[in-house]
Amino acid sequence: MRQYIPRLYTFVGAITFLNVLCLVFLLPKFTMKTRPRESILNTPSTAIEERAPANARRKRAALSKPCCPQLSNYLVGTIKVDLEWAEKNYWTESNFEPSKWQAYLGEYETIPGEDVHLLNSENILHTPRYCRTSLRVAFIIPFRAREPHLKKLVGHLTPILRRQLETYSIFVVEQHSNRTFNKGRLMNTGFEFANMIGDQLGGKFDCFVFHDVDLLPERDDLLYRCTEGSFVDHLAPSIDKFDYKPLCCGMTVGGVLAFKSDQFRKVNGFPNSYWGWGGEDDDMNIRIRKQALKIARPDPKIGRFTMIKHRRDQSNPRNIKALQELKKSWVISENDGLVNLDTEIKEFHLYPLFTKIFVDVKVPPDI
Ligand code: UDH
Ligand code: MN
Repeated sequence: MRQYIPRLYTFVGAITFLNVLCLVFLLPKFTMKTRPRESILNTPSTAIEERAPANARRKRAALSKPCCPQLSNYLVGTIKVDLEWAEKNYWTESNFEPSKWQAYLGEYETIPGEDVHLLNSENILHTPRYCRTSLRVAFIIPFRAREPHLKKLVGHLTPILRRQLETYSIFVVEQHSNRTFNKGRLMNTGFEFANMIGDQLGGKFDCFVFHDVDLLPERDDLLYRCTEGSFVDHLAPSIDKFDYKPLCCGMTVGGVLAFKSDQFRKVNGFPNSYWGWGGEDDDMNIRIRKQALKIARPDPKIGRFTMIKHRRDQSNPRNIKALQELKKSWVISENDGLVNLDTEIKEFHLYPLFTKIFVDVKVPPDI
């Protein structure tokens, strides 16, 4: 009998080991299986239920792709800025039939502002086709009545972002009213929205690029990414309009500016109190310095942009109070920005290459 005891111990040991294995591997599977069901049951929208299998399929497909290289092999450096080509390319990339080019207003899908849950990564998030990236970039474009510029920008940018192997969404934040333009409020609303929708699209955005609609990059090796650490990226130091003189003529952080989420929150976003043209980017410059963040800029030979020629827009008169506001900024910036933003999202319009968000920026004070 004694000679069997060690064998018995081995046998019991093996059984216990197998049990532990089962607990470790099978239990999470059971809990994982029940979790999505619970969350589906708790959500009011049937639409979520319908798209759940598709989402899961896409996620699985995405995970099976290899990681993209840190730096894409497809970059060519200088690229011609050809506005006519860019606009044509916009239509081609959007897959609109040439015969429908003029009637495109009917092509988009409209979703009411309260139906945020209907937005999903399929129509909003753009990903490289054959590899996956760990970083996600949200473009935020303040906008009103610049359709021709928007088509050119998106037509020019789309192939560049594809070559850069970016995972990105373009949010065009349009002021809903004809009243005085308020760029700060549009930028802040775009940020809050993109930050909130990230998870619903499969993962939070890591980098938020605030981009004027009329600036077209002249090189594809100017990467639309956020520098790590306490840097904010000012990506457009040299613009043709100013003969490419870096930071010419009083320019501070205007044009194209990129933040990580916590940084944008730290500076309390853009000021809400600037109505009309000018000042909000100088105010942002003060905010960045006040929070001891540093500004990174690309080599001016790389950070080159062409600005589409235009006049000052209607309902965007020079902000004559800007200087007055700027003097107060150092003291009051903590109270004016994301913390007291009271705008309202009215509607989403889905386009193949970008998402438009219509925003009520509320009524300007007596100006
Ligand atoms: N924007 C719009 N619609 C407007 C106003 C502004 O979309 O009605 C957005 C757009 O993204 C634009 C950005 O806000 O790129 C900045 O506005 P802007 O282009 O008017 O600013 P910029 O400094 O204009 O380029 C200077 C005034 C032009 C005077 C030209 C005289 N030669
Ligand atoms: Mn401009």
